[in-house]
Amino acid sequence: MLSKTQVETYVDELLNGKGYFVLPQLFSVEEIKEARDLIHHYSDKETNKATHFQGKNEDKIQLQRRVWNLLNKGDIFIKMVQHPVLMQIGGAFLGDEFCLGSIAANRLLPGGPGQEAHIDYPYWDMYKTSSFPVNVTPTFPMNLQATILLDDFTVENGATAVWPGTQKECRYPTEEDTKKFPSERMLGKAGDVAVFFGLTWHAASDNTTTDSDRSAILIQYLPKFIKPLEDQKRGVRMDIQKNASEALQQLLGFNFPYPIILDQEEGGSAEGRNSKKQHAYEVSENE
Ligand SMILES: O=C(O)CCC(=O)C(=O)O
Ligand SMILES: [Fe+2]
Repeated sequence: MLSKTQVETYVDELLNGKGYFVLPQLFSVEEIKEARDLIHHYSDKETNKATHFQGKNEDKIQLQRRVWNLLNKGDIFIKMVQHPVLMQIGGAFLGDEFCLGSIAANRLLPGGPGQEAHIDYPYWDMYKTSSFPVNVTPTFPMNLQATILLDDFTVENGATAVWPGTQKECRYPTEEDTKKFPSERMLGKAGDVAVFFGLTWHAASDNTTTDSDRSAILIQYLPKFIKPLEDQKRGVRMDIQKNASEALQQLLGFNFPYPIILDQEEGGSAEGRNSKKQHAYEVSENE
């Protein structure tokens, strides 16, 4: 666990500093092996899944593979998503009822293509500036990313490129910006976790090796009131929802049941300082 001062220092780095940092060795060799084997298993057979920021790489797209909805694909991912250190940083950065937007993997095979420089959900289509609220600013964050390295990340095998400090711009990088992209990368060893504010311009870079397979787990955390990218309620298996720990219940949105049909709810005051009743999150059949 981190001390209060450590958490504050990390939060400051995300908001006002480089926008990212790397936490060394949050996961053991065994945990990483278990996760990596599963990601290879799924991405060997599911080669054509939805992906992003790859508009210019249609010819090589099969060398970049995604595995989505990981909570259903191994208990190790349920453990990873609620790692106490990530929960601490997430709670301080996004509010302590923050939720899980997505947990997926990105695998770059040898020769796999990097991405266009971008920012992450819910900012990820900010090139449509008119679709965002007037005066949108980075003063409070609406995203936190945690990239769990399943392989060592090197310059050669496609470590995530990053432009430090750009979270303060609160805009999607232009093509001109992209040409000036500096060469900083989120480097690290398997088991490390790169934590960043998704407003910081970044991109998976090209895997220029012929033999180094590069995979990572991409976790997206959001404040409780942002609609998650992956539909947790419908997508996560019933037994996982029913047996969820308190932390997982929070991540799945149990503490924030909206939208609901208020017309069908029992009478009484459910929000407000002295309200006793609470709207319940419904775990409803989804299989
Ligand atoms: O895999 C990576 O290095 C980064 C992926 C990423 O930024 C994304 O998919 O949004
Ligand atoms: Fe991204």
